[in-house]
Amino acid sequence: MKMTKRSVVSAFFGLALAACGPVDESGTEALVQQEQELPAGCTSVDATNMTSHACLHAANAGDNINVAASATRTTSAPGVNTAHKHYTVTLPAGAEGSVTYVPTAYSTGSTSEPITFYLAQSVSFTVLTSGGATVTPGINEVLTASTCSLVKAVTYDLSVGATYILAMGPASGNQVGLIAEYLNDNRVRWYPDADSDTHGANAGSILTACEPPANYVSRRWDCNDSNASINPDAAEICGNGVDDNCDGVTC
Ligand SMILES: [Ca+2]
Ligand SMILES: [Ca+2]
Ligand SMILES: [Ca+2]
Repeated sequence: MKMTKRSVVSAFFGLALAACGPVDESGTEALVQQEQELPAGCTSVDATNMTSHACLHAANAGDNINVAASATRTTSAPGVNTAHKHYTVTLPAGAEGSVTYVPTAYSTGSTSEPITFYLAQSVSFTVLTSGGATVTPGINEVLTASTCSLVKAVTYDLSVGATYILAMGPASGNQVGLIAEYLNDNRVRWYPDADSDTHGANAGSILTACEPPANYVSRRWDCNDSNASINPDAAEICGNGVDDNCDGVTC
């Protein structure tokens, strides 16, 4: 069987757990980070972690950069490339405006990056290649649960080093707040919780900036994920021969 990059990572991860018992997987981080594409099945960026991070930039005046958009869709439009910044983009009055964006590699050798553009107004937003072709977003979502000024998040897999044209507007007040965030800067590890005791199993975790699948939780160390009475918060019951609290010993 041909081993894909993902299966190699999974095999490595499983082997480490089998050989050593519960371990911190940080040693596999470098391997996992080679996975740059938008995760399969991702339909929403993670509101709790990724969008809240973007909200911090939106609310921090020190993160703001003002930029005047071009009136035409051109690769000579001003860039909005600095990470972790909120750009206040001023558009031509009553019309669309354009800026440019060039993705950089999050990890050495990556050729594409999943990137979310957050917008503070629900305006028309189009990403185009330098040749003028429209790029289809992987996810286009309205942020109903957002607690900040950001109302829209549009996610693309973009080629590292390529110049993209971001066309937006027209907008009320002729200004749009814009933040670009790399998904790979905002990933969180989630663990499967089959018995719903709110503790996940160590094996089978996923690292993503997307909303986790159902029945995944952010904490682990459930030593029996098919019995909700057994987890790190449970009281140890002496004499039952069971490690109730997952500390590796019975009493
Ligand atoms: Ca569990
Ligand atoms: Ca359990
Ligand atoms: Ca115990």
